[in-house]
Amino acid sequence: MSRLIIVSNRVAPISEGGPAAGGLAVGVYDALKETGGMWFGWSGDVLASGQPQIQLEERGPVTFATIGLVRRDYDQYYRGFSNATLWPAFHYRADLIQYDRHDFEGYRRVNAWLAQQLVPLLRDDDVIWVHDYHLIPFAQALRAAGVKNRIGFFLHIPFPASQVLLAVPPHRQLVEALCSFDLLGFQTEPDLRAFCDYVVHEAAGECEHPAKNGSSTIRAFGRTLRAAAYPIGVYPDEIAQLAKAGARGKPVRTMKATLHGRKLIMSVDRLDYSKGLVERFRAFERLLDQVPAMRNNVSFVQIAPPTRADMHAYQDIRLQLEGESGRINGRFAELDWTPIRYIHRQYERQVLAALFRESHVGYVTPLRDGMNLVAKEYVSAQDPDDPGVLVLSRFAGAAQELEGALIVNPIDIDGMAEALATALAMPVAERRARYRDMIGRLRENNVSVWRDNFLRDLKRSGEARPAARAK
Ligand code: ADQ
Repeated sequence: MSRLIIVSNRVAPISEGGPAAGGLAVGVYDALKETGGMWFGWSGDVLASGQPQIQLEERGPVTFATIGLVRRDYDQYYRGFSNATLWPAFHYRADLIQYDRHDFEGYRRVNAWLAQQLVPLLRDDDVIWVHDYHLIPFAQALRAAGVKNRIGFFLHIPFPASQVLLAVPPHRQLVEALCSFDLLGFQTEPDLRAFCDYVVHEAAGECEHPAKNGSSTIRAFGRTLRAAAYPIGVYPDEIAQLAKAGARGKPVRTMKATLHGRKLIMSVDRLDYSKGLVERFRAFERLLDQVPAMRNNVSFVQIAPPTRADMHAYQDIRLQLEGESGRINGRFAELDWTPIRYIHRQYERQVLAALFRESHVGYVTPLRDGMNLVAKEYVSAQDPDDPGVLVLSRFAGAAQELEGALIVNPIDIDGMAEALATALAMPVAERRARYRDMIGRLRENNVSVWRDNFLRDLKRSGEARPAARAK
């Protein structure tokens, strides 16, 4: 069996029981334990001086290979091109794109340097799986170093429409770099279609879709590769167990006591402008405005730990949200009721799952999101006899699968307020039917299925290449 090499910007911290974070980390770590292999990436350290050294840590059949970044590389590769250029562009926020060509050079330089660090650790039959937008040039860099292994790439965030991607000055280099992989994975069919649209209309390439299921064949920049949608999933039964156990724990019991029987709306996100938090707060305000019976009868808990706090766009969204929550609470709060509880911290997975289970509405309304695992975790955590209702943005990748949710457009504040009212009043029979539909989908397409489908196609992609070229 070939070894699996996972390359991602950050390597998930692993404790004795496995990764602390959910979804991706758990799914990938399981595969690594099965086949043996390595997880390679940035350690998260930023070095003030000196030359970063690779650290190897063995845990059974899995090696963790991590390396620090010097300050300039962190600023150009991570803060600069990855998070100030690509992140807003790929989330359709052309207004927030910042571009500096030195940062793009730094992005390419760091990708090449990371690839050079990995090369001596590789064996001929290793299968390499690269993750996310920080590492778009990684295959190109490995190929330049003579690596012939199969290399796949999975994009966790949306792939933007061509007209938005064109706003990123080196758009062509980026797509050319993507074509150095053997297999490209996207979260949804619309993301795959957006990529193909660029290939065909901007790069004079070809995109051939299969008659039935299966991956598309892409021909562009002198290469032939495969691409398909692989929606990432969760382990729903494990989350349900966590939720049940967590509901008995002190933090959740204490929180429940403070509700005094009021209904609960729950949201959990990283504090990011792509998550639609301002619009979400305003729609909750509209609900209180238009349905007076809701006042003092419903509480909204928003958990949003700050991320990328050293970037202006993130400082701005934080200030804006603090203003909005203060304004709305000032307007509606009573001596014994605070409408919005806005909390800036991380919680254990078990506590989050239990809060999801205790709530009546899961309120997940990003302006754009590759998938959004919180939506899937919310559904997984529900009590099948008395499930809550998911209110979900049509712009989350998860909306492609979770048709049992109340699907909303996060720009439409009135529409979201109406959806909240509908969710809070929904009869149990309808809630159960919607839950059954969604949980069935989540079980069928859990995170193992995501990973196994991608790796199966990556292993096949090498075989497909010569035939595709001969055409
Ligand atoms: P994210 O943008 O981080 O991921 P998401 O998919 O929702 O978004 O995943 C967040 C994860 O972090 C979830 O598992 C959630 O439970 C956890 N989390 C969030 N807030 C937390 C808190 N306060 N405490 C503890 N845990 C918290 C990117 C893409 C998504 C894509 C994923 C996976 O942006 O679109 O779904 O990768 O591919």
